Amino acid sequence: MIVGTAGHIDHGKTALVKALTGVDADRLKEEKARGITIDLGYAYSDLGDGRQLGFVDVPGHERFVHNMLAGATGIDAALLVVSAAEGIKPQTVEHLQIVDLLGLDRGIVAVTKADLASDDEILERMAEIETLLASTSLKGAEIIPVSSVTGRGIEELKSRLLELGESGKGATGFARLAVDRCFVLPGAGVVVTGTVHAGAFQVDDRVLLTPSGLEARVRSLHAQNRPAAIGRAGERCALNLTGARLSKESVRRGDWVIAADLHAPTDRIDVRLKLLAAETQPLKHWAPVHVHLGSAHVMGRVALLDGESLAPGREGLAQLVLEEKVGALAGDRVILREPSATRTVAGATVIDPFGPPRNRRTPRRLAELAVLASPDVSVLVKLLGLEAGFIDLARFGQARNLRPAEVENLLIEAEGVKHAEFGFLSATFEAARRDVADTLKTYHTTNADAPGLQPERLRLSMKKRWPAPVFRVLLDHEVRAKTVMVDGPYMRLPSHSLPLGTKDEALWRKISVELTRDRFKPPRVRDFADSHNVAEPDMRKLLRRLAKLGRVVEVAPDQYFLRPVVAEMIAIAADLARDAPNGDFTAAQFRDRLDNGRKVAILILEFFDRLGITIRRGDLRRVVPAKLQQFGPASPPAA
Ligand SMILES: Nc1nc2c(ncn2[C@@H]2O[C@H](COP(=O)(O)OP(=O)(O)O)[C@@H](O)[C@H]2O)c(=O)[nH]1
Ligand SMILES: [Mg+2]
Repeated sequence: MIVGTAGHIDHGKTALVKALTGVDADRLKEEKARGITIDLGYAYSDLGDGRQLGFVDVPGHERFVHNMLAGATGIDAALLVVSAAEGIKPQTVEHLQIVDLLGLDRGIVAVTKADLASDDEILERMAEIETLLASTSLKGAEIIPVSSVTGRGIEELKSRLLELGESGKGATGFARLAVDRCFVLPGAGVVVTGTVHAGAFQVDDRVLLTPSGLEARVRSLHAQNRPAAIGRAGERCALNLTGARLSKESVRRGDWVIAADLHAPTDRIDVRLKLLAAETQPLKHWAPVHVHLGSAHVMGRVALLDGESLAPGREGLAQLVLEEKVGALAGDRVILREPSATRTVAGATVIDPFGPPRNRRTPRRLAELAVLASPDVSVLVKLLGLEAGFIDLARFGQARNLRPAEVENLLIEAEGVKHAEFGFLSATFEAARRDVADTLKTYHTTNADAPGLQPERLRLSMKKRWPAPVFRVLLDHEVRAKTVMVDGPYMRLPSHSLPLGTKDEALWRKISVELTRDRFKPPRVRDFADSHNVAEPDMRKLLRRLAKLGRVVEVAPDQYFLRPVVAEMIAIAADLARDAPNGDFTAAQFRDRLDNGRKVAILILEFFDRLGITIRRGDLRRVVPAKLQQFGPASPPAA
């Protein structure tokens, strides 16, 4: 288990860690010379029975609170240190506030330097401390007098700390470690250290660094200062990383080492924020702040979401708009300090690590945040019941460090359904299906002659307006279920009588077979007229109507191709261009791929030239990427 020290400078934190572990955690030359802790120190003690206590020793000077914060992230328990000689001092209070804001409710108070005070004085200190703790997460914590000089209370403190046990937080989920140090070890390479917040790391794991996105592999690892095969949540780990672009300079304190699934750097974080009661001024909208999250420390602004200011002691919703991207998950604690960094002003809990850049304070968004902030497992049910009607399952899982299978189980519990990457309440999805059918029905009634609606028109005509990617999933579902038919670019109900009439429909069925048979060199209008015994002008009229319906395309006069075949031929041209060294291809290459003779191949290419799909220079052609989709995807739609 990992214990983090806290308390005012000179109150004996480092001496106490040494008394408990035998290790002097002050490791910098300057720290030794000045006798103060500046950066984080680490000490471990093996208890001989397999158990181990790990300490993160933090500086108590107000100027180094940012370092204290980097060390306080992810620890199991706090060891608050108060000198019996001096009693409560400013950083005793600030560190305790931070412990409280981080939600650390496991801890012990050591009244140090007990050898310098009388028993009465010590009792008085203990009473003062008890009062101070009463309004914090450490309420009721044990208070133990100790002396690092005489050894008084040290053994008792050790056993009390062990009794607290590990917090067991973050045992599931993808791996995530908050980097507090990075250095190069000769012969090994880049080593990062930090506390594992969730999941586990193993040798050979592929990991990413957030926010940089650099890839790395775990070559070896230490957990709690010992070589290990695995490092678990709640342990301090040193990871020896290798990666093509990895260097000491490319990793910083504040980065996360994470499983690739969790990589989603963000600079807009929606939080529930509490301004400390001790503040004298309200917090104003857009106030600049230091933001501490995990071991990261970045500048940012507070965008208040409900009101223009927040009074001391009050809670409210806010979006933290950061100057740099960080890694964050729902439930992460955030500490805000004021711009000159002499004071902690507020604490916050992440509600949504992916805050929207716009419409962040609309009633709709606030309703969503209220749901996201609710702590229980019913979040998913409530979310699905909101106006939006769907959730992006991957994003939901990523924000909460849930594996896809866990998200799917929650969805099942919530009586929801999964379609592609989205989740819906089944009632919502059924309503959307009816909406599609009703919208098409209404359209067919008033536009009996028209073949149907193009997808985007259909989307915009529905009672409920779905975002395009969600609508796509809905429509695909309907097409697969054959409740919606695809007719060229048009969507129609199966019951919609076709505008051609039975005789022409029958003729079309035969023609379409012939158009398919020799699809790159199909018969022409006169051929169809002859083979079906229809007057040539009548056959020409029919094919024009079929072109209007989007079933065929007139590539050259009287020369019609099936629409999906045109898309296929465009894909072939694009394919040729991709394989060619300069992106140019010749008519002969195109003809060889289609095997349809020079004359027809050229007619097709000239058709592409006219539509700007290809550009011709002499014998060569290149494709225009933006124009490749105008006849739909290369393969026929799911229908
Ligand atoms: N008499 C006495 N002095 C102590 C005790 N613990 C620490 N000190 C002294 O107090 C000073 C500050 O201790 P240190 O551990 O560096 O405090 P920190 O700033 O909280 O880490 C040092 O000179 C220590 O020798 C103690 O239990 N008794
Ligand atoms: Mg110290």
